[in-house]
Amino acid sequence: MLPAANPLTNFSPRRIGSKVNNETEKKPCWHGKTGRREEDLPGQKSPPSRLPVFLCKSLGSVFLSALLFSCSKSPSSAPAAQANGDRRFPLTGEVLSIDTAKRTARVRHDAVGDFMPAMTMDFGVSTADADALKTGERIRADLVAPKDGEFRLENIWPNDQVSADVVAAAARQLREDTHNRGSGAYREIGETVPNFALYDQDARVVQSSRFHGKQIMVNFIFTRCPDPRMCPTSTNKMMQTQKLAREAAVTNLELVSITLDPANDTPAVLRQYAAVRNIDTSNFSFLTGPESAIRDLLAQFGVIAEFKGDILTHTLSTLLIDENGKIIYRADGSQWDPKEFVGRMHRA
Ligand SMILES: [Cu+2]
Repeated sequence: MLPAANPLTNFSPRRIGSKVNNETEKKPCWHGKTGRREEDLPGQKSPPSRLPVFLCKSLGSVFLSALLFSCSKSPSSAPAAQANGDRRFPLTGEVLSIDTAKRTARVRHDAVGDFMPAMTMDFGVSTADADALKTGERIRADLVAPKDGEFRLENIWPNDQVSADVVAAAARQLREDTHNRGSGAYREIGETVPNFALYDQDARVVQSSRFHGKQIMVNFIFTRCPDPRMCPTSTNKMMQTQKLAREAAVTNLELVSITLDPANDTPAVLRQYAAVRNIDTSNFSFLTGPESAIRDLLAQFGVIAEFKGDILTHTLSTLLIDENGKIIYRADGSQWDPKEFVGRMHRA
């Protein structure tokens, strides 16, 4: 039986000192790896171990070197922050107001362990968070208390109870499903996609049931990907596909990019990623959520994202799913053609 792991317990595993700010795009792909990663996956073949099967099925090993990509740059200065004496505490509370110019948020927060009683105070936040936070919103975050300097909030997630319950329940179901499928977790063309519930770039819960009756194009990216040939190219092609599909009178298309890096890619970070690219999010969502749910989706969609130390290596896959939730086409690697996908879409 599956241990009753709470998927939310490893939901905010950012490395101490890592930051979300305007410069995230330029940063190397430093990933705050969580030590819980392996223990969250009892009995599951993790995506990396699926590599041989996946490649035989879909690719052929000749493409391996072209497909796998390592962020080979050295880690950022993230760990130094810990040495600087920054302390970090989990915080929950309600946003009372936001000052976008000053990049602060006034939060009525619950008691923070022994560190601070419940009170209302202002915290520094990233530009992305200042733009995304909403008055009245319940949040959870990391309270970062530097030795000297302002307290700030990082890694901010929505914390509305109803939404959190939906996301957690779906993550548990996905965990169980992936576990039960074992080495057959990978879903082939012709199979239906699993159910999921994640947060979109506006911190709204998106359940897979929302897509029933829609054609969906899905890929996986992460916002800190430093290689322009990889995630940034993928995103550009998704945008091209969105435009071409519209021109071709495909009326029921939804595009979905799921993060490979939920430890960094909060809803606000994804929102900023879409905003700086002027992405029309009316039918293009960027999704994130509990790390276990992301990993299970990666396993089921046959995408590899492996952390070797602090280096993220990942593959690229783009899938087309029909109105009945069936995978009808997939392209592996970065060489796919938006026209090819649009050609396979059903017209109104
Ligand atoms: Cu990438």
